[in-house]
Amino acid sequence: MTQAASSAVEGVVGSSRLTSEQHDQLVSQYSANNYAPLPVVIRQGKGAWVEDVEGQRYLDMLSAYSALNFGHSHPEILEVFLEQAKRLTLTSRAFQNDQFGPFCQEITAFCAQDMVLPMNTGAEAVETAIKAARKWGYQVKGVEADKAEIIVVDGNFHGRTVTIVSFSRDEQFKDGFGPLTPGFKMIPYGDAEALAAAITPNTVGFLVEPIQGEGGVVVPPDGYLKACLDICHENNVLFIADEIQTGLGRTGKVFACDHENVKPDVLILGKALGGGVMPVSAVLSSKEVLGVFNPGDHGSTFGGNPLACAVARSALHILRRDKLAERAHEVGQTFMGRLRTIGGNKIKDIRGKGLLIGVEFHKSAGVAKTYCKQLMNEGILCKDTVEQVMRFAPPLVVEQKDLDWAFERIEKVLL
Ligand code: PXG
Repeated sequence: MTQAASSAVEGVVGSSRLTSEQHDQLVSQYSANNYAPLPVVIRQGKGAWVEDVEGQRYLDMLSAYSALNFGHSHPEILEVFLEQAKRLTLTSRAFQNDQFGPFCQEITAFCAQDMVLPMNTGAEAVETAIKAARKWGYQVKGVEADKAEIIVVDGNFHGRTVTIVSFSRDEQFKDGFGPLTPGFKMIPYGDAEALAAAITPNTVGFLVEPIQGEGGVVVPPDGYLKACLDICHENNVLFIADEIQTGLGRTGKVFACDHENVKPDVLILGKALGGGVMPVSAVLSSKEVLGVFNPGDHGSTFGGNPLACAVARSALHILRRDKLAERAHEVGQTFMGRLRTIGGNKIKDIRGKGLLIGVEFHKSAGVAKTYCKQLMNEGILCKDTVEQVMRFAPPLVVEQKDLDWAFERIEKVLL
């Protein structure tokens, strides 16, 4: 590299000389105000730990909402990423690339599904699943044109596109963004009988998170997923699992549906599939369902790009080889058990599976965000979901000694 080029690189990724306050000022002035982050400006990360621009270290107990299941800068994923980046990053799907075929083969085998359709973000994959279910409904099930219905559940979170917010219960998600997309029917979460009652001859799919993440780490009753799968199959309705947040080891199984031995008809993945370095999402299903797409029906410039495929292949390989789901189960069980020993009168409920853990506070204890700020001051980063619920979801590679360290601080703040 020439000296000019290397100093240009240094100018972008070199050590920042701005303070947290200065960064905050830039963001306030130039960024749309669509987030309310905790006041910490992170400049580097390794494993489960990050460091801010002042050099203060924190344990990351959010993991970018489960996108960082492998931790920050996983050495092998990073090596694959850098090596592939040097060879080829993007072709578009106008041409084939030498990562795409192997990616399709490996991810379909991993998920025990026939076919995959790759996208980038979670919301795009959810949109893809909705399109697939509708077209399957018209072409295979024989639903009358434009009459397809998809059943969703109360408290869902599937992303932020206009169609997806159209079936959210949260009024803020919809307010000001109409006209909204029709064709969705909402039922309570955790109630399989409500599903049976809601199905009509026009129902093509049932879209559900096996554990609701943004809804407040809500675990449905045992047997719910299996009962819903059976109801779907009795009625020729697709069971569509959004495992964007719960999938790839987070809940102590490779997929949260595995807790009930449920194989969804349509599986949606995102977040951790990108190994913490790329946005990579995917929809997996049978030939009967994904076979409805013809050239031109659907696509994405970046979907299936060679860099994303290489990273995802490496992420899946590491998840299996290092038994990260089993690890999440073991470490998560111990950690949740310890959280349950915290006395005092602030905590109303502790729930979750594996390393997806929600702590719900009594109304009298105030909102969860207050405690997130206090934990930040103790060197622990986490975030509230709904007002009264805080989530602990560290990378699956987190060390036991780090969780022990965190527990001492959490107990102090939450007692
Ligand atoms: N499904 C589930 C279950 C999710 O948790 C999405 C879909 C959408 O994924 P994308 O990649 O489009 O964000 C999610 C995302 C946020 C935010 O910043 C998103 C999520 C969790 C917390 C915050 O909008 N989950």
